[in-house]
Amino acid sequence: MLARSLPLALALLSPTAASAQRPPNVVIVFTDDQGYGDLSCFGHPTIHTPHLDALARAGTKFTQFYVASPVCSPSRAALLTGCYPKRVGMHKHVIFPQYDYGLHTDEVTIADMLKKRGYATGCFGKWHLGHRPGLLPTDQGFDEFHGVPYSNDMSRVHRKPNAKYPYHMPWMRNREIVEWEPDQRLLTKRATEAAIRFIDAHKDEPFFVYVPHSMPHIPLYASEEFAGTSPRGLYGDVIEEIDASVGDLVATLKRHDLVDDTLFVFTTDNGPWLPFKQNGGTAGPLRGGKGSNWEGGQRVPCIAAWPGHVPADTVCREVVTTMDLLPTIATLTGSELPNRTLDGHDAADLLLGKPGASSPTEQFLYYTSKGKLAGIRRGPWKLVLDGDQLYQLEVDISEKWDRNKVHPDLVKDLRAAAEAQDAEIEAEMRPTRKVAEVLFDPAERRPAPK
Ligand SMILES: [Ca+2]
Repeated sequence: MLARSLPLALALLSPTAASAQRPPNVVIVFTDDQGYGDLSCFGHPTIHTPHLDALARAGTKFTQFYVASPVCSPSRAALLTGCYPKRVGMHKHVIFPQYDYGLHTDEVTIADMLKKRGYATGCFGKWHLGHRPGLLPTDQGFDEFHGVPYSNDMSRVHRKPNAKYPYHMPWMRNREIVEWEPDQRLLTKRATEAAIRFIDAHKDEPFFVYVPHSMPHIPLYASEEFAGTSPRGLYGDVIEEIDASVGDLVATLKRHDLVDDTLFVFTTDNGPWLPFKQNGGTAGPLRGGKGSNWEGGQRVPCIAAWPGHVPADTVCREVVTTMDLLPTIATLTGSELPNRTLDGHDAADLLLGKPGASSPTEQFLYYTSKGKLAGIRRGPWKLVLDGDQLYQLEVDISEKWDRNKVHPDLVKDLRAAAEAQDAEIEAEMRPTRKVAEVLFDPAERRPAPK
């Protein structure tokens, strides 16, 4: 499936001309647990996100953009591989410090794909796809990694002293531990600065910069410059610092005259963590949040800009998912698609604003945080398998009115379609990679003995 030749324009060029024509840089900023409603351009009344709003004016805002899981690790696996988490075995919730597995290195990530196309590739922020030797970003196509291997709450510092959670979080540079328990007020700033240094160093070649920020995952921290500044409280401070980070990345591209040569994508890995009340975000009009399969758990804000290519100041209301990014980027960069079954689809026509372009996703499956099939969306309809609840999302964005009794045949049909596709994925499920050796001991706060 998805076999496709290089885009015509690139394919027609001679090898010399093709290499002379530089493909676009790709920047993906992927925040952690940010809600659908947590940007001013997505309707938040008090959080001020001028840089993201400017990005939306320079490009396209997606209002029906989905992640493939309501929690971190599976969602990240889907973004980077273009597959449902279950297809790559990463569907069973998030990776904890004591876990011995991660995304299999046989999988082809966006970084692998672009590296093969001659890109410099860097990951700056939170990884969370495995942290044993052979499972880190530098094993998955990234030339450079600066950041943390898992979530910022997987740390004894942020738990009660007697808590049964004896782990610590390191800040890493590639495979090396730079320090234990980095000052979390500086996580957003450090990831941004590392990304900027990388762009400065690689401005003369195509680059892929992936910035999966740790924030606004609980516990929230903002640097001194932002702490206490937003009327929305600490959560607002954190989002506004992320917004400034996007501004700094765009300014760096401008400084090198690369804005028009860069596809810039902003989105988040899952919905807001609602039980934390004012320290969690908001999904706006959507029901539910992180960990749930209501729209608030999996429909997230997304903005894409590439001046001169992605139409400016537009809104795309079609269904697009993080799994579509890999095949879409393959088209836009003239990269070879991985020789594996993918679940994402090429959404380049939508992204480029081609007249009449529509969602390439016929149906979208929802999985619980633990990887169990939970629902399906097809066109305007969503079936929640638990209780066979049927919602017409286009007219009922908040999933309030169950239409199950009005359309019993549709309920049956959607259930059968969801179960059939899930069975196909399960039959072809690929393994994760287990690694016995450790790089560091998160309980003892030290590298593994040499
Ligand atoms: Ca998350």
